Amino acid sequence: MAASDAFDALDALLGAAAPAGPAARHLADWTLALGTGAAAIFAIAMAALWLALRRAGAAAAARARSGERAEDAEDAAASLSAAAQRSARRWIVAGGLVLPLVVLVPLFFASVAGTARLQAPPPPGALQIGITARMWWWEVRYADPEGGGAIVTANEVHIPAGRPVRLGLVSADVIHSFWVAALGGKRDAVPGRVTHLVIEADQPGTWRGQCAEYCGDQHARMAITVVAHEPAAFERWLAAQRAPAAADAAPGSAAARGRAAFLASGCVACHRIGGVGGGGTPTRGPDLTHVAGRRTLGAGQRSNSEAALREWIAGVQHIKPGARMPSFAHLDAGTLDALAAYLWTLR
Ligand code: HEC
Ligand SMILES: [Cu+2]
Repeated sequence: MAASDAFDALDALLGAAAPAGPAARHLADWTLALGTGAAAIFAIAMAALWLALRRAGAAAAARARSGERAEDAEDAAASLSAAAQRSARRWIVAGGLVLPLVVLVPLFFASVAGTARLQAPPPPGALQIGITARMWWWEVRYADPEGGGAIVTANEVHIPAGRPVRLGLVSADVIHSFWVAALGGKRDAVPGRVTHLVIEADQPGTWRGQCAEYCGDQHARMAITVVAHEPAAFERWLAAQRAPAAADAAPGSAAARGRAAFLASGCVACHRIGGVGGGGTPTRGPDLTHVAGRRTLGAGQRSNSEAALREWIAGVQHIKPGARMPSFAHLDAGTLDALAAYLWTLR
């Protein structure tokens, strides 16, 4: 992992301390309250221990001075006055029973209520987004507001700011975990079962997240980005995503050659480009209909550019060893250039 990747990942985790929406704020408040409370209780317990040790030391010194010596701890306890024994019992009941009950019982109910609130289904009409975690990328699906089909993209979740968004998470292979710390909690994506998570951003912005459940070799390279837009800009983004690929390349241009190479090189076995090629909807690889509009490639591995697309196609196994796409290093330079030029037209 390059240093910048490590910093990006760290940045993503630190999002937990810089909440950017109500769900994340709720969690951050709790973290602070629990951390402070635990620190206070720890400090009190240590102070009590210190006092007890000091008193025991003083008592032993007094006994030594008066020439009397206790044979063992039991003798020492037996030699306590009745008043001292009552006091000891009070300390044990207060510190060992009453204090934990007073602290833990309210926490239990608060935690049950808070969890219920975080899990509650959002109001009817709330935006729902389906996310399928795969080794090692994320498929992101929106219901098409017109037509009832699905709008599919990858590794980037676009949401409207100021509105709770309910994610339905599932995995196509092993257990993954969706975590964008600045915007909400963490939820496992499990095969064969849909789990839910509500995220929300107060303001437009971009946040990075990370798969948070070890899922194989490239687990660390399974980043996710959330982009929050002003509501109108979000609607524009969604409308652009439902359009088929912008593919009217002039005959003979690099893009046209790239499109032919895309169809001829086996890419369509795993990738869909809306309006191009076989018509099926392969899901083994990310939907590429608007791939040039994404910020990154390979779940956060490269900033997106024409050069990065070329590098990816020729050397994916170098960038992300074990990824479920072969490197196409055997293609000649002209074909690679053309493929990248074509994909770069797919905004
Ligand atoms: C065997 C299936 C398979 C084939 C064949 C395949 N890919 Fe992929 N491709 C994938 C998978 C899986 C990923 C996601 C890898 C990851 O990020 O872990 C991917 C990712 C990509 C991405 C990055 C997309 C993104 O949003 O991050 C591009 C671009 C891409 N492939 C282009 C191509 C091209 C061009 C071809 C043909 C020359 C091709 N692929 C052939 C499976 C395939
Ligand atoms: Cu994962």
